[in-house]
Amino acid sequence: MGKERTLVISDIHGCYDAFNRLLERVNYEPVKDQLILLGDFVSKGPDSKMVVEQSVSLVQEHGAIAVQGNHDERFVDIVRNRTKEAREKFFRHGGRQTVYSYLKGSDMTGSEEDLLNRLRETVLERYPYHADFLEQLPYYYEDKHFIYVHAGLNPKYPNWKEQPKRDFLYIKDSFHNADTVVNKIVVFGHTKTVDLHGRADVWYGKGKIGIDGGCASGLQLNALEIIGEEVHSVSVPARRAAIS
Ligand SMILES: [Mn+2]
Repeated sequence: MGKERTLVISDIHGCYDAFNRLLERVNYEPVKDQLILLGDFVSKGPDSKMVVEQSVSLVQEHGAIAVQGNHDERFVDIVRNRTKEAREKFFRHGGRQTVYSYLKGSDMTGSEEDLLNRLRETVLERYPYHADFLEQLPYYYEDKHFIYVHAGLNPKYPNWKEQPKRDFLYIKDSFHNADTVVNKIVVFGHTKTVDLHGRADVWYGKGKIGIDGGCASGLQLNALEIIGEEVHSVSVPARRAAIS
């Protein structure tokens, strides 16, 4: 890979402002740093459209790597009008914020079905490359010492690459609570670290590191900074400090 530093950020969930404060805070330089984004770009937070727009350019122009999260998959399913399950879950899991972000400035009244149709039209007409981008994302990335995934690895699979897509996108307890069966450290998001150790900071488990600081829940956005095998974390709060 050849870059001096790897920076990993997960579950941005439309938190455009925090994302950019964090990139500034870690002094991200695309030429020197390998940025890895662990998915869930959209939903819950206020600016999904801007986060996707920026992530497309980080990947396509600046060599960042991105993997897919469950919310990214659901967004694509909605835009492609693919599954009933996606429609049922969308509004219950922060989808309204995604609609607001893409339809900004237009009338937001109407049934959920209307809003979904308008979201679909807007994305297909004006941001088709957003759906294309999220749709083609891989489920994992790995380097010499680490495996990067959105949710985790199912220890039932001796060859983790053979686990079902659902595990890459959704797995929780059966990954958190058991030893991994891989010889690299698994860096993951999806589960807020506050649910793992009662704090929004990075969670260091045995053979695994959870980094979702719960930014869209008003907590914080974490970056894992890896140099060789050495790991540190840097965080910014979800909201800017009030100026008094
Ligand atoms: Mn997730």
